[in-house]
Amino acid sequence: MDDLRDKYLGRIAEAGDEAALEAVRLAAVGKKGEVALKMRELGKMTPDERQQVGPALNALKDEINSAIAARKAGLEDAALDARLREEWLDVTLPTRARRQGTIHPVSQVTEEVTAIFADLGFAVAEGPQIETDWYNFDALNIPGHHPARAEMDTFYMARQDGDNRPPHVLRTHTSPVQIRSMEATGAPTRIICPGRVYRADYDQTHTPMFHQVEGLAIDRDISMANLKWVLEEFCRAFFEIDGIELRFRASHFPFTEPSAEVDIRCSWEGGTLKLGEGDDWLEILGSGMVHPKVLQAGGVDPEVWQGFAFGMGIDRIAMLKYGIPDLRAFFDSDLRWLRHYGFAALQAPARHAG
Ligand code: 2NL
Repeated sequence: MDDLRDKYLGRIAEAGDEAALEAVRLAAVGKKGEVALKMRELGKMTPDERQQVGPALNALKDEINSAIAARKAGLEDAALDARLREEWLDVTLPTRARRQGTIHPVSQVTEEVTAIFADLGFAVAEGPQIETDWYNFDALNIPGHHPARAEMDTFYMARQDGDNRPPHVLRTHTSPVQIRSMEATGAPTRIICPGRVYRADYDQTHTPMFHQVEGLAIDRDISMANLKWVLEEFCRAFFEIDGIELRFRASHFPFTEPSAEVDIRCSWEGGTLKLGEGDDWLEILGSGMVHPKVLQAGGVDPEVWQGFAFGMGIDRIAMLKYGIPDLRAFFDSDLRWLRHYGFAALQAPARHAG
């Protein structure tokens, strides 16, 4: 009995971790452990012997169990001490300089444009970037042979084998949103549609994805005069120039008739662009009276309603307003560029008094 006690108390003291301790426990007081084996021998003993040995074996079992519990607590304390020595933090170290993200010029300008047109009574409408060719082309009076529909300008979605329906396209302008809006709410209406558009084009001044905002106003007795006033109000507020001067130049779009491209007076003195003065003109947007066929496609009766519409590139007017030279840098995600041209979060869009 004493040998057994010495052997197991010694092994318990030597156990270096919980797994070793558990192995000692099984060997000593487990179901098939040495103490259990000794207990089985009790049956063969005389009642007198049993009276002596039984309680002694139970006492030994209790002694070993408490030694194991004590050793276990000791191992846990040591593990915690080791962790506390490892995992420390010097709270007196200086903090890292705060890196604050910036608002991308496209987001900033979209906010500015939205705020100005909101003051003029226009709501914002959004729609899908993957469109049917009906919403992107047919509804806008763009016929099948029109160059805008040519394979090289439009991204066509892949079709499943055997699907002979016309393929979906990545929208090439936000006009489909206006068709959907006409269908949904009819006339009268005043909306702008900002968003991403896609064309298969990549060079100094074109990226395959860019941003456009289009506007649509439909009512009884809407005319080119209303279009002119709204666009002048917008340009004055957006570019923050009182003496802004616009030139409406006759043009052609399939979805408007008549159509006009709008130029803004500017100068290029010393290689820097100045808006609102000088003898040059810079094209900033396209516009016109909505073609009767387009009203019809949107479920609006052209005998009762007229409308004007316009479209401009958000990236382009952002470059003009904030003097950003390279379009392609807009989509490079270069952190130095973003810190330089980005805007502080929560910085209110610049607004023009009046
Ligand atoms: C441009 C020219 C334009 C429109 C877009 C439009 C939309 C509907 C009906 C009629 Cl639903 N027109 N949009 C009209 C004229 C010009 O965009 O140069 N954009 C960058």
